Amino acid sequence: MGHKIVILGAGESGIGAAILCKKLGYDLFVSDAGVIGEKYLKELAAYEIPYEQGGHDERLVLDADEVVKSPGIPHAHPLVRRIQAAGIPIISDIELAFRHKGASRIIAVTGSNGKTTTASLIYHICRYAGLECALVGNIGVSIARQTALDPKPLYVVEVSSFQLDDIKTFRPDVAVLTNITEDHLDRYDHNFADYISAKFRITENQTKNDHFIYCADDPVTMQFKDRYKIQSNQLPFTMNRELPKGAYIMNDQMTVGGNDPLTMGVLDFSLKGKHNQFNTMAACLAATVMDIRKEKIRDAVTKFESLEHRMEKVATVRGVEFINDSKATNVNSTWYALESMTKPVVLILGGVDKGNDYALMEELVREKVKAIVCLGKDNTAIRHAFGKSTAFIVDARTAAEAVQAAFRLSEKGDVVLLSPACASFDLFKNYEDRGKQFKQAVHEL
Ligand code: UMA
Ligand code: ADP
Repeated sequence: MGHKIVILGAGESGIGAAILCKKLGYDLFVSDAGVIGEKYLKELAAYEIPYEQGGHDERLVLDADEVVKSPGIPHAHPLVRRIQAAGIPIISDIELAFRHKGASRIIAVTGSNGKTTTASLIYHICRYAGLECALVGNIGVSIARQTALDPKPLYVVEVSSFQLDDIKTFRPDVAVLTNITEDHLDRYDHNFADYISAKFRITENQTKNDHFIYCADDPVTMQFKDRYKIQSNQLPFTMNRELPKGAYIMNDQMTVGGNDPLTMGVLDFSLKGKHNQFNTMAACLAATVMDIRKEKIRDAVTKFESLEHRMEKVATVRGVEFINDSKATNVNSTWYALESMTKPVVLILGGVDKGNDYALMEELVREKVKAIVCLGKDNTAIRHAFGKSTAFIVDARTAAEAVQAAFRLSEKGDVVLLSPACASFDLFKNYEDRGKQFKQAVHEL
């Protein structure tokens, strides 16, 4: 083909992109600055893909006609700057996959919080209705890998802002923007407006035949939406008013779609909490765009099982309920977790703070939290924020210590909630590790 592609990064997205490029017959080279994982090395060998690891050979990289950059590599990286300066186009794996997906449709989900839940629920409803589809993207399986190895007529794609940064033609048939709050600002020169623009790029190439689903109650989305020339059909969802099209929840009743709408009581949603009511509205809207029958949607929404590490019920021990919300790595998600609590809470909080403004949670903590267990190396900010409003604040250094302390501080009828509002890297490998250790400690009580 004569089209030279260099793929930067040999993780999930890089290897997925490499397999697709190989199948397309491109002249291909994979370059990784670190140590490539065993699994990915095997795939490189199996597909006879040339690669390097332990450093990027600049000469080879700058010889490319196009570079596929892994989302974890920042634009501020000196090599990325040089590629840009040399005028070599840089794309992300979702752009590459989009170009080669054929007639398949795409439902893409982005947002600061709720991406995985909403994408998973959409996928669940689609499958329940008998549609052949795959759940891919930021959730863990590269969309390029899926299109290369097991193409489907429909992809439900969780999309991060990092992936949207390097699209050119990527055009989802249905775009979902759950909400926008401050996150990942280190990648956007601490410029919130740039992060917001990255999120809205999900609509950039949409046409009037496509759909854009968004939260009309999200102040940032609403403040910025009209700055972008969105061509697609806009389908808002809200809890504040009735809408002629889109979805709304009023008096615990959800209504989706204008003519002959789908209606359903929120008590029948399998996912609990206000944030999940937003996610459920978004997912139902996407499902109606796919022309899935109302009865099927309703049934599927009732039967969806909650995801691991997201408001996951672990066990009830001597009347104390334990909930694992380890995926809550920012204040906004912990806010929603607390908001959904109906019993007194012992809150396990802490870890690596990405510049949290705890004042946003103060009222809810005062109202619902009887004790805080800090699970982090440096708990100063939490102690400072809640020292006055909470009767008990204790420190823990392991999940087991935290669970035992929380159990001691609780009584029958309480909830112990792990919803840390922080990343986990100080004491754990990742949020999954934190959640798993938490669950194990609960089972050992
Ligand atoms: N690397 C280089 N050069 C560098 C830096 C890194 O070669 O300068 C190499 C590393 O050595 C490593 C590879 O790049 O081998 C890793 O690339 P990556 O960090 O982009 O990770 P992938 O394994 O390709 O996974 C990516 C997403 N990761 C990130 O965006 C950080 C995964 O989302 C996604 O599931 C996957 O693509 C498939 O689409 C993870 C994530 O943390 C879950 N996402 C962030 C989030 O949700 O907050 C955005
Ligand atoms: P993401 O994939 O965007 O990180 P998840 O669905 O994995 O989102 O949820 C991450 C955390 O955010 C969980 O702790 C969850 O309770 C919370 N959350 C989920 N949906 C929302 C929402 N719509 N608004 C705010 N927080 C949410």
